[in-house]
Parts: sequence; structure tokens; C-alpha cells
Amino acid sequence: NNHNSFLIWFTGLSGSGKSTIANIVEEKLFKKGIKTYTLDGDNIRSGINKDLTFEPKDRTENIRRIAEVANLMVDGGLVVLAAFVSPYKKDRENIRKIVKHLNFVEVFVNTSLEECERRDVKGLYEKARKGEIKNMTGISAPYESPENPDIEIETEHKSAEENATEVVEYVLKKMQL
Ligand code: GGZ
Repeated sequence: NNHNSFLIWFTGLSGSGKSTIANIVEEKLFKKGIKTYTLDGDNIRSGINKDLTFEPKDRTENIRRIAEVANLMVDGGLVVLAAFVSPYKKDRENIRKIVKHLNFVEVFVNTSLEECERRDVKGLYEKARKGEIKNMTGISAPYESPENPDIEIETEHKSAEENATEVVEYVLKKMQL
């Protein structure tokens, strides 16, 4: 294990901006010569976790598998960025147990439901309001906000660029670079 490898975990509602910020963080770390990999719904729920739904027990299993995979990647020396709704406090606590807690940074992308619903990039909120999809986080499924995240991000008055810079500075400080 390597003290310069990390798991940076972004949690927040659908449409909160997790992936957008994670992608900018990745670019900034790349420019510093740091090797990264981003795990998100696009590469996980279409592959290793394509058997899982959005039912509570499947979300728990989703997060568990991702944490195990991320742990292997961190062991391999990467900075891993993970962007998942990860709505349950218990599941997020389990991530800390799976990875060594010193190598774990929890980032709460705290965009309000109102704002996520206003953005509704994928039209999921509208569908959920109409009852066309069930278990939609914030509408028909819970989101348990982190009480003590390492970083809490506000996206309504701050740009993704500014927020990514904050995350990068935090991580570089932890790496003592
Ligand atoms: C929440 C859903 C749902 C439901 C599909 N609830 O904004 P997105 O589209 O790209 O991100 C969301 C993603 C959530 O998958 P995760 O693996 O991150 O969820 S969890 O950590 O809770 O397991 C959203 C889309 O999938 N999506 N249906 N019902 N988000």
C-alpha cells in the first residue's frame, strides 16, 4: 500500500454534479502526473453491476462491490474517484471499513433536491414525479446526508472548476506534495 493512493468518494443526489466535478479533478491530477481512474454509474452499472437494481438491498450491494474494486485499485497505487449517489449512511461507513480509512476522502456534493430537479438532465425526476420510475432518490427513495464529510461542496453559487480545485488542494495536502 502506498500513501499517495487514495479513494475520493463523491456522494449526492442524481444531477448534483458529482461526475462533472470528479472529471475536472481527474484532469487536474493528470496534469500533475498522478495516475487516476474514475468509477461511476456509466462504467459500473453497465458492467460488473448490471445485475443490480435501485432497490435498497441492491444499492447496498452496488456500493459494497464498488468499494472492494476501488480498494484493489488503491492497493495498486491509483487515485480512484468514485461518483455514486450512495444514499445510505451505513453503506458509506462500510466503504471506510473496506478501504483503509486514511486513504479515504468523502466528498458530499450538497446540491438541493430543488436544484437537481430543476436541472433534471436525464428527465428522471419528471418520470419519478409521474410515477413512471420507482425508487428515485429524493422523490421516492431516501438520501441520508453525510454528517461529517471531509469536504462539502456547494454547486449553486460555485463553479465546478472552483469546487474541483478545492478537492485537488485537499488531496494534495493529504499526499504531502
Ligand atoms: C437514483 C437513478 C435511479 C434511481 C436511475 N435513483 O444522474 P445519474 O442518473 O447519471 O446518476 C444516477 C445513477 C445512480 O446510480 P448509482 O449507482 O450512483 O446509485 S446508488 O449509489 O444509489 O446505487 C441516475 C441513475 O443512475 N438512476 N434510476 N431510481 N438514480
